[in-house]
Amino acid sequence: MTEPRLRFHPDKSHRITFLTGAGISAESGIPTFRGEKGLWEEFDAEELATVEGFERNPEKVWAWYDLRRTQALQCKPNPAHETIAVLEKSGFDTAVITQNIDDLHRLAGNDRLIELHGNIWKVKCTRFCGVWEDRTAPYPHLPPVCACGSLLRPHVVWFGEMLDESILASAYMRLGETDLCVVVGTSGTVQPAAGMAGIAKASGAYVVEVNLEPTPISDYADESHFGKAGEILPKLFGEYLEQN
Ligand code: BJW
Repeated sequence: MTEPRLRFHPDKSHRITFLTGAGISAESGIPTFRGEKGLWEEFDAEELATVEGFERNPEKVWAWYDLRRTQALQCKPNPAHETIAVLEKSGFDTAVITQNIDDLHRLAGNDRLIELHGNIWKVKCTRFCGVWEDRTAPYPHLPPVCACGSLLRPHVVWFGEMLDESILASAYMRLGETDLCVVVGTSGTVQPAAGMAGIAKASGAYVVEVNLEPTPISDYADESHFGKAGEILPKLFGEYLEQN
């Protein structure tokens, strides 16, 4: 089998944008949503990832997020996250637009990060007192309650909810000016994220996909590399990384 190689040769004048999904964290031990052993095989998205499900049974939704917070505490960035972080540290103009809430890009060291679907460590008041970070897991009593007396909820985006407007605006601005768009580990099924590689392509970016298998993005990607992100990304970008 031939080694994966990039046909686009980035230099430091290029803007590189990584669009990442659950597959980039699979090798860190975080389950994906779809496919074999995906979360939606075992858990009901209607019950656990919608406002209506939360309103019906906040204890159940919180128990699921608490379990995932506890699991996430054990997980570390893998070579795919690390490659992207070292590229940023090496002086490349990179940005990461992620659908993941697991915080692993930040832990790897990426500063230029756009989190489309929120962050598992952030909670917000259901009456909009505010959003804050909370790295404790699990909560002693579920569901946790805000100082104002209302329920707290995870600061994540559920089905049927709008994404934060300013976050979306930053993502679209970056996509419109990017030269190289690398799409890693997303099934490309959930909007609006699923359309973002297409927006970059329409704005002139060269699109590279890394996934275990073909997705709708493969139809228009300039190159697709099929295999594990933790193995492929270090090979694609290894020659550009400066060792500190
Ligand atoms: C590897 C690998 C390895 C594995 N290496 N690769 C009809 C009714 C109602 C709504 C809609 C509708 N039609 C469309 C909508 C809108 C909806 C949507 O898109 N639904 C589709 C499913 C049809 N979108 C929304 O509701 C969004 N809001 C919105 O659009 O607002 C406007 C609107 C409102 C109402 C109606 C219409 C419009 C919000 C979406 C929020 C998504 N939230 C979740 C949960 C976040 C919180 C949490 O984590 O708990 O986000 S769902 C879940 O899916 C999560 C993910 O971020 C997201 C995407 O998943 P991702 O990352 O692609 O993962 P997978 O598992 O799908 O794929 C993994 C991939 O990795 C696979 O391809 C593997 O092959 C690969 N892989 N291991 C490389 N080692």
